[in-house]
Amino acid sequence: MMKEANGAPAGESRFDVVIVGAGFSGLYMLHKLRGLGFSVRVCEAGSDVGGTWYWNRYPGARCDVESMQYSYSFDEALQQDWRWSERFATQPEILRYIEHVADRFDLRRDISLDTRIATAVYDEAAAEWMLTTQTGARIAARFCIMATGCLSAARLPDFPGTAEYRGRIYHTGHWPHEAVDFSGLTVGVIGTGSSAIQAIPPIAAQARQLTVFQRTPNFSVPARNRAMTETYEQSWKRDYPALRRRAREETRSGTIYEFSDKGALAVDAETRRHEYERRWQQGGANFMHAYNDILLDKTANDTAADFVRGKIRETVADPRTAEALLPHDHPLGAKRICVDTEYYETFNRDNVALVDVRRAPIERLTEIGLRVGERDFAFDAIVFATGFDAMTGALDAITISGRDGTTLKQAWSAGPRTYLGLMSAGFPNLFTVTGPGSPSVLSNVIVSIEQHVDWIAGCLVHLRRHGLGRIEPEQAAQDGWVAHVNEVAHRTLYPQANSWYMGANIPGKTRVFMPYIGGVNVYRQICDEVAAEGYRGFRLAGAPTRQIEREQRAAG
Ligand code: N01
Repeated sequence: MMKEANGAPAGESRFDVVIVGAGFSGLYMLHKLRGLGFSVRVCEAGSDVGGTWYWNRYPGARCDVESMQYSYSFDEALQQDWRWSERFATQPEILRYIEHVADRFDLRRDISLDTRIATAVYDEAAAEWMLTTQTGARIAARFCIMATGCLSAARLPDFPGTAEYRGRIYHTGHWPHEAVDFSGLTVGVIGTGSSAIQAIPPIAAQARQLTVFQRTPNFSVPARNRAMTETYEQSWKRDYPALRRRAREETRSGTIYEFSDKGALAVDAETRRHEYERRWQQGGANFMHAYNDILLDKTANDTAADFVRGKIRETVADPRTAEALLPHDHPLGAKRICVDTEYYETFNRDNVALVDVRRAPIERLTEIGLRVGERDFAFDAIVFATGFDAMTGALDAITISGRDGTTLKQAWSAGPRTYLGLMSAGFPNLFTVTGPGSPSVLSNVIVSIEQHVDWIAGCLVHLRRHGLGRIEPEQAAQDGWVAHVNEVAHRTLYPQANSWYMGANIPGKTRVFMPYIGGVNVYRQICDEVAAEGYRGFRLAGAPTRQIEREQRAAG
């Protein structure tokens, strides 16, 4: 294959499989397929591996799933060797881990960095995908695997005046590589989602003045992060294979929490308060598992939501600020629960102010800052913590044309339509890792990534073994899955929130609950059964003559 100086492909090259993205998904997919003898190329837009952990370098960024669980399980030596330093790892530490994996398994030689894919077109006659990079290089492959991530298309609201603003603009999802120093500066942060809630305390500790613009208050629980202890680390490492299996096969979230088999209303108010307090003191998203109906029953949910609102009132000294921070418009957890370190406490600092932009929205950027209602705010820097075009944004950014020339964006205009979140009718041989319609963002995503990678690899081996060159979901199977995904979502409280799970944060995006809420355990079983039954619901076909001839020529 021809290569440009930076390792990006030039001219035209051909592989069995092309993978788009070198985050957790793309790296493991490459490792797995290469081990099975497939020729593979990974194209990555960033200048290094890491995906979401490469881009999201904002201050305070860390994972809200415990380090001992937010890591690969596919290699026993890797999981025994790697030492996490904290209960919840920081972004730099997770990135070091990903880089270590890339080096340890010698993955870099098959990855083209700085290579953004612009188009992917399916050639029906050749039964292959032709991908074109932004610089015009072409990569052909029989299979195309989108490992583009669920939260990778950062979203900057389209405020007028952005070009006029003379200060510095940052987006949490596209943070600069060099350290950003806010010392002595006046800073505005837009948004109060997970990214903002993590970034606000460290920015407040540095800036002269910080103003937070909040449209919707969010629920957040304390992380109670701490240094990893040898005892805790060993409690996992001693029994890693069994614990990982349990997370994969016996939990809905792919994470081992302290699950309850009781409903919140099955116990009296004092018992409940005690249990919420115990979990609040322990820290982390374990709080959500205090009772098994918190995300199913609004009355049960209210008991937990009232507890958190009580904590906010207790923590925030100024009653008006406390009141403004109380979430009332969605059930607890129906938007992803945030996990913080001193978020509410930060509003007790003299240099921090909260501005509610629900009734008087941010109108525009000006030369000096922001205009909100009648007021002008001056800032040296504005941080957009405004989230992502989740689940479909990164795919929409590539023009993906299927069998009859229809683009994926067109096919998904009324919401994403997939079979098992893995493939879409009309787009043969195109896979999505943790695509919409799979548990993905509702789970410990590493568990979901490993499951998808293993399933896709098993599928490609099956096709190869049977001399088949093409796989595509049947329309009826896909319709059935989409209906099922929707139906199970509506048995829960999730659709009651205007969340990014619903596409509600993107103006004009169809509101559909995108991830599969049935649980990673149930979902895994369904995927395994589908494969065991000869890929039920998929149409499998032989490779076209043109491709077989070409492969025979290549084989000499
Ligand atoms: O994005 P978000 P995020 N005017 O969409 C506000 C994962 N994650 O990057 O709610 C004013 O949640 C918007 O307001 P509203 C995690 O899954 C994980 O924070 O639309 N405000 C909201 O407050 C998470 O859920 C980790 O009313 C505007 C904020 O911007 C997901 O990524 C860390 C606005 C966006 O919040 C996304 O989180 C970080 C406007 N015009 C992220 N437009 C961990 O693992 C938007 N907003 C810990």
